[in-house]
Amino acid sequence: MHTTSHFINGTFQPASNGKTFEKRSPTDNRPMGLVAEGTQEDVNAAVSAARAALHGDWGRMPTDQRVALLHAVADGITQRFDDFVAAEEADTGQPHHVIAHAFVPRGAANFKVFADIVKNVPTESYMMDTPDGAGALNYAIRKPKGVVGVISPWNAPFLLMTWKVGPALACGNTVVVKPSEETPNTATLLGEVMNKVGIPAGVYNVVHGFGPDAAGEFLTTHEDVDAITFTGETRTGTAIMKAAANGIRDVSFELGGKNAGIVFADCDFDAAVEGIFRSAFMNTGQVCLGTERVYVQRPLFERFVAALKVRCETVKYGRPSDAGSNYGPLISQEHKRKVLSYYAKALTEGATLVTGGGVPSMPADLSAGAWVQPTIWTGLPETAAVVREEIFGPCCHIRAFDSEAEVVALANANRYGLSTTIWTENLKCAHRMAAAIDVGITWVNSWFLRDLRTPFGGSKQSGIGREGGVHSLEFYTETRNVCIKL
Ligand code: NAD
Ligand code: 6OD
Repeated sequence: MHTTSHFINGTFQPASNGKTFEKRSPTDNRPMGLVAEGTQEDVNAAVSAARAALHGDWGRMPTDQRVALLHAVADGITQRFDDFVAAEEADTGQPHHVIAHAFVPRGAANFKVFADIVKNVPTESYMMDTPDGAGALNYAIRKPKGVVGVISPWNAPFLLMTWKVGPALACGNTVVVKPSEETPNTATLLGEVMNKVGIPAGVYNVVHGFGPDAAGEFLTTHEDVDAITFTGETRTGTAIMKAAANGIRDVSFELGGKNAGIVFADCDFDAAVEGIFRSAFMNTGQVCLGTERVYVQRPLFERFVAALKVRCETVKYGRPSDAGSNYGPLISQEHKRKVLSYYAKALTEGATLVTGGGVPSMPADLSAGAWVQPTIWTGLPETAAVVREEIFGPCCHIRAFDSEAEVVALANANRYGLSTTIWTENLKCAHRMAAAIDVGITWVNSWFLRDLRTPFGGSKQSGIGREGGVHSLEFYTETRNVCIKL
């Protein structure tokens, strides 16, 4: 059986004690392979390698050369495109078009875009007056933070891991990555590209394993890690923040969401139905930016619910390789149990089930997979757990609203504040809504349309800090001021 190795100091290695854990396929639950299970010694070795690389060729490398190497990484990903797509499909079970058109190309872009930003973005400078009239010049320089710990989730594993590794390396840091235990393969595959294009050993390291009391925690508590960048659940963010407090390490957190999709009566109806469908059900609803609360202006409510129902009932379940399949399984049996527990809870809370609510009937070879139906409810109060809590599955609750003020209050009445999507032809209304809703990212007449130069992150309990464009530079570098008396 295939074993996925760590990648430490440029070499593919088993765990120090030889221990592995099993990875199963989301589509049919068959064992796919074994994965090295990281120990404290593995994390120590990876952090030491990362520290040494900072003092070696990588640390001394001129920016131009670093930028060229990161372009080569992006090209290397593109040259191994089919391998990355296959690894991501096997790990997640998601449809080929999502992985091949959205997730893997973003992996390459994450290296290219941040390399270009680092090369082109200036730092600030100020001339100041001094009592002797000669003045002084202040200018800022950026230095890498050092060894960055990267902890990433399973829902878009390659996109989300490289979204952090790309800018971290572009800024001259070295990284130790702890990918999700559910999706180990693209992180290790990236090690092959790193070696091929000549990234020095120790710059990019991967240690696999679990979170609490395991590789994840060994990394976040390691005293020689200078900063931690994390994407995952808010609850995990709380644990990591406590770990980072020891040693006063900087954190960047991209956390959970319970995002509102808002549909005004004047919207382009078909575009809104398709947009909300994508935002609620793409990647089987496992997108932090996805919509789980939909608010539709009353005149459109019945028509909208009916159209979204039809759209859900036309999904084609199947393996990523099955022609025409456009809907995959959840990531794991454990996540399926969680999502189905919310499906049951919705009914006990008094929901009207519009569609779905259970497990689809699948052919025998797929029946053991983590399949659940896309699900829509109406009729719940905002206090229902299903309306308040992040489910991270293919489901949404739809409620009617009358006024702008009412829907702003509804959208904001949640502890999360990651994103929202607004559908209206009235741009004045869209501007007012965007300013009033407490989220990090607002999309108008679109969803998940990404320009990597823009600030990305969550408000309230959806995160700390912003990444993207120069905001990534803010996190991945220390800005120092130099003051020269003239
Ligand atoms: P998770 O928090 O369970 O795990 C994420 C990573 O953290 C994994 O690698 C895991 O092993 C590790 N981990 C868990 N406990 C840890 C600990 N105590 N110390 C160190 N590491 C630990 O999240 P998940 O289930 O993999 O991903 C789904 C969650 O991620 C959802 O809540 C989703 O909203 C969120 N998410 C947010 C964004 C965003 O940009 N805001 C993007 C994607 C996913
Ligand atoms: O597009 C991105 O940069 C990003 N971080 C997307 C997050 C998707 C969450 O599931």
